[in-house]
Amino acid sequence: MGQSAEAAAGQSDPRLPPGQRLQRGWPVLHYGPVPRFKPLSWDLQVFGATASGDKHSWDHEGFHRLPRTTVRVDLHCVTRFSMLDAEWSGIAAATLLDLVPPDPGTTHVMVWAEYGYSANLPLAVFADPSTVFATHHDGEPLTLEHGFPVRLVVPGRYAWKGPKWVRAVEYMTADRRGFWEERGYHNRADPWQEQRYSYQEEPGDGPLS
Ligand SMILES: Nc1nc2c(c(=O)[nH]1)N[C@H]1C(S)=C(S)[C@@H](COP(=O)(O)O)O[C@H]1N2
Ligand SMILES: [Mo]
Repeated sequence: MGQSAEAAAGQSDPRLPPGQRLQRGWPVLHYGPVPRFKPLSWDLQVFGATASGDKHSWDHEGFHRLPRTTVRVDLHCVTRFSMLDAEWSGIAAATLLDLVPPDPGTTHVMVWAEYGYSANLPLAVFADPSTVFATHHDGEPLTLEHGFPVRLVVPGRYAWKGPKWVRAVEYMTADRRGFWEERGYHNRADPWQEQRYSYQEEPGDGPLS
């Protein structure tokens, strides 16, 4: 198939949100450098509005012993490339919610990564059974560039909502903007509604301040 035929086929794929095109291969895209992995000091924390009031953390081994799941979730980058049918395996966000229950007042979460990268999500999106802290992609461990040891994969949101190199989850009792949401990107980020930029936000889409 020629390149334009491919593009045309891609555009008609019902799994492609508006304004997206299929990507061959898997590009590496992020802000800043790739962090080094330090197994001895690595942990993944849950803090903020936990039901117990305490924070919880797992070391690398402990996190990898948690029950696992496999999902198929498409990746849609706001720069317009999409990767369809990727298989991710890891630990469901719902499993973290079971193990470290949030306070009943929790409405949103902030997922934190190395170097202070962050992305906010409504609790309901985080709790979706397909939202996964992925350690593997198509059966292979993630490479460092793609987020080793753990990245978040979120169904139905642009890919910036899925931090690579995750280190913490903060339970929040109000919405707050993450890294890109503070820098002009849409707070909800639903690719099917092409919610790319914050100027498109309507009342109720984002935090007031
Ligand atoms: N920590 C971190 N995670 C990140 C980003 C980033 O800059 N830092 N960029 C996001 C964006 S915009 C995209 S499109 C995907 C890209 O993932 P990939 O490099 O595995 O294709 O990572 C997301 N996760
Ligand atoms: Mo992106």
